[in-house]
Amino acid sequence: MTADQADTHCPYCALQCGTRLSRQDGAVRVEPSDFSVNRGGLCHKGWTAPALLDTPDRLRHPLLRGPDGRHTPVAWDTALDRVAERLRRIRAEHGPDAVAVFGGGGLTNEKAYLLGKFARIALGTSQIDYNGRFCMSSAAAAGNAAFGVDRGLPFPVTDLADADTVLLAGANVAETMPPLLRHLERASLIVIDPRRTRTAELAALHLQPAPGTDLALALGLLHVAVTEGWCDRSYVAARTSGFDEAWQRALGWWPERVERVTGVPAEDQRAAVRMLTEARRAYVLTGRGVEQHSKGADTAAAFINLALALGLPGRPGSGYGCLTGQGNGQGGREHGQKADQLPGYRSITDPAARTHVARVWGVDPAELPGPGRSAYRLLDALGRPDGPRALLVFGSNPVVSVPDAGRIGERLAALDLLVVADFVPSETARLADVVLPVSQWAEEEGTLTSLEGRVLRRRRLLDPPAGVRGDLAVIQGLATRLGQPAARFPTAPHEVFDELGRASGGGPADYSGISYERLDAGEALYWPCPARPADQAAHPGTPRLFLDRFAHPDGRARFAAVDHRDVAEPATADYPLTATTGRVLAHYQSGAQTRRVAELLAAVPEVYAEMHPDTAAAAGLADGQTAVVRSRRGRMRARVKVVHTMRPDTVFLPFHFPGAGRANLITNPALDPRSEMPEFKACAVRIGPEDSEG
Ligand SMILES: Nc1nc2c(c(=O)[nH]1)N[C@H]1C(S)=C(S)[C@@H](COP(=O)(O)OP(=O)(O)OC[C@H]3O[C@@H](n4cnc5c(=O)[nH]c(N)nc54)[C@H](O)[C@@H]3O)O[C@H]1N2
Ligand SMILES: Nc1nc2c(c(=O)[nH]1)N[C@H]1C(S)=C(S)[C@@H](COP(=O)(O)OP(=O)(O)OC[C@H]3O[C@@H](n4cnc5c(=O)[nH]c(N)nc54)[C@H](O)[C@@H]3O)O[C@H]1N2
Ligand code: SF4
Ligand SMILES: [Mo]
Repeated sequence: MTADQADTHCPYCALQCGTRLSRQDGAVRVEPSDFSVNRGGLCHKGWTAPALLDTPDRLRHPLLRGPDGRHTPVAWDTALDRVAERLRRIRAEHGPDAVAVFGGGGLTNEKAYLLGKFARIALGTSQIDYNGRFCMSSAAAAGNAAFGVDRGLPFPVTDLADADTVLLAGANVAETMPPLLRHLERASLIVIDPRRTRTAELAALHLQPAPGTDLALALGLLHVAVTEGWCDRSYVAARTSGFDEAWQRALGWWPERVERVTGVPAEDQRAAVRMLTEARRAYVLTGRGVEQHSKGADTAAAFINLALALGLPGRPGSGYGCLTGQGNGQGGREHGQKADQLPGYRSITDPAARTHVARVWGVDPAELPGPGRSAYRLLDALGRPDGPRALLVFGSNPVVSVPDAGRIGERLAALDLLVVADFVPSETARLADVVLPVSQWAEEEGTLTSLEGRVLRRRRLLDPPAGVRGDLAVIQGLATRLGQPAARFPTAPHEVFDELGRASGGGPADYSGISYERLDAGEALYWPCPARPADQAAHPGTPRLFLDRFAHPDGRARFAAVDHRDVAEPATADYPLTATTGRVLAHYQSGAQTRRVAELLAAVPEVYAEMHPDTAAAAGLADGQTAVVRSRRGRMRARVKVVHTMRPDTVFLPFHFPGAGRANLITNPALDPRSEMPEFKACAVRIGPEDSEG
């Protein structure tokens, strides 16, 4: 069944701008809907999203790789039978952990939930993780430790509109979430970014540290707050613990020392803290720039320490938040596709959580596997003697997006079986033994949880093309072939959601009081939203967390005793520059989707390397020329873009491009010990013209 019109949300980022889709003369039209978050705005990607629905190379049939290495179309039964038979054989020979699953933060809650359940009970494997490990994991680790729960923004996005000062640490929202700027018009912005980004240009104060030095900077800001007497002592006493230990570490980071390490003038550090202190309403927000480091969790914690010292979290009109990235980056990390988690943001090692979820699933808790490997470790183990021999990918394009992509490409090639479910032939799908074509956003129903923790409905306008199935149906088709009852893997999204609600009930991310009916009636529901007995009014959801207490048993937030350390790979004589990576407005992630939208490809057709004119000149490079960027792991090619505001020690590469233009051919997979986040944002490189030596 299809409709003439559907109120839904953009298929891309976590802002989840509200859109109204309609059909006009056979074409799908998109316009912003009346939705609080985007207030009539969309970015270039949102406006052009319908083009993806009928992209010329859309996958329309399952594909099987033949002995000649080529993909040929086959019937669904043939494809699913083949996958199930190979999985059974691999499992029989090597055990259940020889089969691995890799998910994505773009999957709906229903898909993420069913994928986790499928891995744990149909495959019986512990080996499941997802691309959110590369995205949110550092801030999640820090948020859980500080507040006892991890919800990216513990307040509605619209609260930002009343702020006097907002500190954006490593977030380029003017390119990554443009409509968010509508809520930042009133605020004075402080932006921390090694580049003078479009966001930095809007700022009252731009701090431009060397990549990977934010932890020192955050400690310095705390130092200023305390020594200038701007610390909110009564808040710290009443609502937090651990200040003394955290302060012991910050004590040694006086502004002049921080200036030497970061390059941020001491005066600017003081000005930043003064702006936050003098504001009546202030927010500290972090993005991937400070989080995607081998010390990303400690860095996020250091910014939380600053916010706590200033008394912001849980104060109405103020707070700390992390800007979640993918469409369902928030919900995707709550419902069980993460190696260490069960639905409801429960821990897979917690006996009570295992008992609860096993009961909902109708299995013995002892059957549930334990925690598996985190994303990079999982991908790096593929095809090795003790690692998985088969991998199923739903909603990610690791060939482009994982660090040290050359190495991971070899691991993917070493597998006995690679299965990819996607709607376009992504770089990863092209390597697959079996490709399963799935439906897209405007062709399906479901829910996503946006960066503010609000559960939103994705609604269907169109039927998927003939030959294409939904992810839920694909999961069911595999589960039944592996001997599971079909009823255990429902394909109707609302049925899956109701089960997800029960599985999450009583957990930190409790969805049990949320239903499609309530969402469709227009209620704005933020988790936690527990179910209540029928004779009581329904729970209204929780737009604002922490107003009375934090989620730790004693109700207090915890300072973290963290100290600065250097990047995993500092610049040397051989590799004298630091490369950092990130995003541009026109492209999304691995680019699998946006490189297929003609308008977006025209806006930014190829990869480039931003560098200071002196940096280019010293390497014998001119604007527009092709540079080779080399690190200890590999090399990539990019067109030189001379940018006068760049730090001379830094090169910036967008990571949205394939082949020899992949920024991830050079990135460093050094992992954060707490979150297992790789160091996407800093590695040592040298640059030169195309024909230069090795
Ligand atoms: N256009 C577009 N929008 C997107 C996405 C996309 O791919 N394209 N992806 C979505 C997703 S999944 C995510 S996670 C978000 C990410 O959103 P952001 O976090 O805003 O994105 P990035 O560009 O990765 O990083 C932000 C900034 O960090 C800076 N940076 C690099 N190294 C450092 C450092 O060491 N310290 C500091 N302080 N800053 C540093 C970069 O220069 C960059 O400007 O965007 C979401 N929105
Ligand atoms: N160098 C560097 N690398 C990075 C980053 C960085 O800043 N620098 N950022 C990291 C971050 S934050 C992220 S989030 C990752 C993202 O990197 P990826 O995980 O590669 O993300 P996408 O490009 O969104 O890949 C999603 C794929 O799934 C498909 N897809 C979309 N929706 C669905 C669905 O519902 N079902 C199925 N089956 N498929 C679907 C899309 O067509 C696409 O091929 O990249 C990380 N990699
Ligand atoms: S900001 Fe994000 S959700 Fe909004 S239109 Fe752009 S990509 Fe879509
Ligand atoms: Mo992300």
